[in-house]
Amino acid sequence: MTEPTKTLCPYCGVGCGLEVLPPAQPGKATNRDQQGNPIWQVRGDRSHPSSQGKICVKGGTIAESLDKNRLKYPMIRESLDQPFRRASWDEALEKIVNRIQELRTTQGSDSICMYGSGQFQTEDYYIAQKLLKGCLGTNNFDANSRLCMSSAVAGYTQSFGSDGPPCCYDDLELTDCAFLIGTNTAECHPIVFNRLRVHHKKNRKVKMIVVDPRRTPTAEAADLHLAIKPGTDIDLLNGIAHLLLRWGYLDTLFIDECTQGFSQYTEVIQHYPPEVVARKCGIRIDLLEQAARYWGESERVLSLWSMGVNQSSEGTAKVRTIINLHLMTGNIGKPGAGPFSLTGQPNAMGGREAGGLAHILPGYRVVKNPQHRAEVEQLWGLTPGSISPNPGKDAWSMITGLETGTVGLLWIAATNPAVSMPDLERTKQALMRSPLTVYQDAYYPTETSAYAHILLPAAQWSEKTGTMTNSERVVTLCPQFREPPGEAKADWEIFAEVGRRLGFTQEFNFTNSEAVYAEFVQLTRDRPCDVTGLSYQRLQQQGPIQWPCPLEEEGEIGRKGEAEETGIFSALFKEKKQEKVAKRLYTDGIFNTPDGRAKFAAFHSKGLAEPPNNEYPFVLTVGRVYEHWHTMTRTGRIEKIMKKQPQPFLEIHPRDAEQLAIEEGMLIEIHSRRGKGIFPARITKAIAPGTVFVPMHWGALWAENAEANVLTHPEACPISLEPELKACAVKLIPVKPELQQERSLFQQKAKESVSV
Ligand SMILES: Nc1nc2c(c(=O)[nH]1)N[C@H]1C(S)=C(S)[C@@H](COP(=O)(O)OP(=O)(O)OC[C@H]3O[C@@H](n4cnc5c(=O)[nH]c(N)nc54)[C@H](O)[C@@H]3O)O[C@H]1N2
Ligand SMILES: Nc1nc2c(c(=O)[nH]1)N[C@H]1C(S)=C(S)[C@@H](COP(=O)(O)OP(=O)(O)OC[C@H]3O[C@@H](n4cnc5c(=O)[nH]c(N)nc54)[C@H](O)[C@@H]3O)O[C@H]1N2
Ligand code: SF4
Ligand SMILES: [Mo]
Repeated sequence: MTEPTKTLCPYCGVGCGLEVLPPAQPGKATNRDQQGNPIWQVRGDRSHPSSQGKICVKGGTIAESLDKNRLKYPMIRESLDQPFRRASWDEALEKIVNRIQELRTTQGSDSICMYGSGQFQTEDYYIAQKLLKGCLGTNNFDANSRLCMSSAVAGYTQSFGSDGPPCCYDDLELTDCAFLIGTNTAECHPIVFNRLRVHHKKNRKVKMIVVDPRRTPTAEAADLHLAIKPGTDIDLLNGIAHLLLRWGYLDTLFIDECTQGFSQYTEVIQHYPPEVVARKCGIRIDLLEQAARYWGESERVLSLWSMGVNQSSEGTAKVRTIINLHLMTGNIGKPGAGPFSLTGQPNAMGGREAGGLAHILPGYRVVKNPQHRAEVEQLWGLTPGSISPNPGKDAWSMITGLETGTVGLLWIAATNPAVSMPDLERTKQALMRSPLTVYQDAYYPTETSAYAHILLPAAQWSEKTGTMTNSERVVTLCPQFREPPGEAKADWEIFAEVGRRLGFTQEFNFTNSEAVYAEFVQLTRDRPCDVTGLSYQRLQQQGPIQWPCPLEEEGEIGRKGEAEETGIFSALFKEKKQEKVAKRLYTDGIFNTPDGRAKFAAFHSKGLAEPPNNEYPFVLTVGRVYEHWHTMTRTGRIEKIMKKQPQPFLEIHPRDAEQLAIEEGMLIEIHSRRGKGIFPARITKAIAPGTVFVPMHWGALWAENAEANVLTHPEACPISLEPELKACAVKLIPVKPELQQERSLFQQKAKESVSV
């Protein structure tokens, strides 16, 4: 019997362990997809600490997508209206290198941009940082995490002095109260939800609160669902704080010893009495009070959040306002408690460690800090001053940079911006103007390939070896177990080859990804995300390991037993002893700020960037369904998944539907100030009146006129620069009866046009 390969699921940030077996098993028929390709067998890895053998439908079916519609060779065309022709790697890379050299001497390095992804492995991220930020001297590397986790990054950094989710999944089974806000955990982080749900069901005293304008499957499971109006989270959170203060549910010892800024904060929350908050949020006062009571009476409160919080023009303020509740009640650094952002993508966490956003550097360092720059320059063997002190272009600034002509080369890898960016018509117009776009992806076509001059075939998960870090800071080695198709190469190899061709032979002198990782870990020494104790060898031998994992404690580190953590929090922080290696961060009550204290943030609510009005009376929110992954490059090619979720839809409350004479299944035009789409109506009480929902998944290749982001706007949080992808103002117009039939044929045709 063949030994299974142990690896990590390449979809969501839960990071479930997988075991993969070859398609052919002795004595059994070989599994094949519709095209006859043999399918590898996938099952949960029981030894993986994060998932304990569980997986969801996406992980379970991943192998079926691996061979379909792959991009196998480099392709080139001179202009976007020409067809692609196959090219050699040599030709494609020379074109890129020549363009980079030309831009360095004409427009300068800051006209070179790379837009990457939380679906990179850490090695891919790291080499991209070294190439752009180190060798080329531009910080213009940003990732789709800008659309995803950047508000969480900014919130942690401002409140605690550094990034890093402080909790771990064991907290799901140790909490007295789970506070889920802006997260549809049941559909988007199913195995996290599964662990929480089992604990919740087993223990009647354990409470679950869900804050979401929609009654999602997550909300269905809750003791208390607060269906707030979109964009009123800060009102709600300040309102809960107001009641906690009024009722005296404070951890004054923690506030005095471990925090700063509490008094300014109390001044702000004074303005959030329950009557005002309940009205603004559109919820009942007694439900608000119930939420505050659950918070106050629980020993251990664990907050979980994702895009309903982060994707907001006040995203950082929302994150910090959640953290405030934890600080005022001392709910951090102890088992079962803490603010816990659920990471979206499989390795967005590794990206943060490797410095994969335009304002950061490897090892949780920031571009603006001269000492941080000097440290990285030294480790990279660069002359002082090589790294620019200016944060690079964030994702949206790359789009506006194309409009203004300041971007001379846009290199996109492992993301599909022609579906996922806000204000999509504007995004596409900007992409049309790009002097040179390189697009490095595993599949062809995707919506973005239509805007590329050069296509580079990427080896994906299973075809390259690398590491990924999940939401709870657990690092898993993902070994290669299949050959890449055609001439596809690992992302890091492509970046390194370009680096060498630019003359940085020494800097990119890596023979394999293990060597890349070994260099990367050196940049984390004595940083909050210290992983100097990790190596491929150790990850192979010991399996997944959580950080921090510094070198000196080799042998006894990694995931520690519960026994070491049972010390009561106050006893721990009295000693003020730095417990460096723990499952949780901040168990000693010392934060990464200069004075070691966590910072309260006093934020008033601002509401939505584009509130509804008479002309556009509905708030549109955009999110995910359980079965599909993002822009469907993989899940759109899996039969079982397409059967379950064949087409996009618009969720609307029966009251609103009645007013507009909308019936189930009827095609509805949705208009925003920027564009329109056509979706079949799904009438459901699961959505609040006044709000409508469409899924983000269907791009131009998969359905006709059902691109959610044609409607959204790019207004972003001024701190994290994360766009408000979760809300815009829209109006609804039912398609004329005589056109209903014609339109539905359209949608069917679009779906069929993508061969699987
Ligand atoms: N099945 C599946 N799972 C995934 C993914 C996928 O594509 N498919 N993608 C992964 C990625 S990258 C990410 S980022 C995560 C996203 O995971 P989630 O954030 O859980 O998913 P979303 O559906 O984007 O949005 C979550 C919820 O936010 C709510 N919401 C909207 N506006 C507001 C608001 O103003 N306040 C509050 N409190 N809530 C609001 C929406 O109603 C929605 O139910 O999922 C990951 N997991
Ligand atoms: N309105 C609205 N818009 C949103 C969101 C929302 O909630 N609402 N969510 C936002 C969020 S949180 C996210 S994370 C983004 C996601 O949006 P995208 O990043 O655009 O979506 P994906 O479909 O995951 O794109 C990943 C691409 O990488 C390719 N790929 C996979 N593996 C590899 C690899 O190893 N190497 C290379 N080079 N390519 C690979 C896949 O084929 C695919 O084309 O969407 C954002 N957009
Ligand atoms: S929960 Fe996330 S990581 Fe786990 S199997 Fe599903 S998609 Fe993969
Ligand atoms: Mo995401």
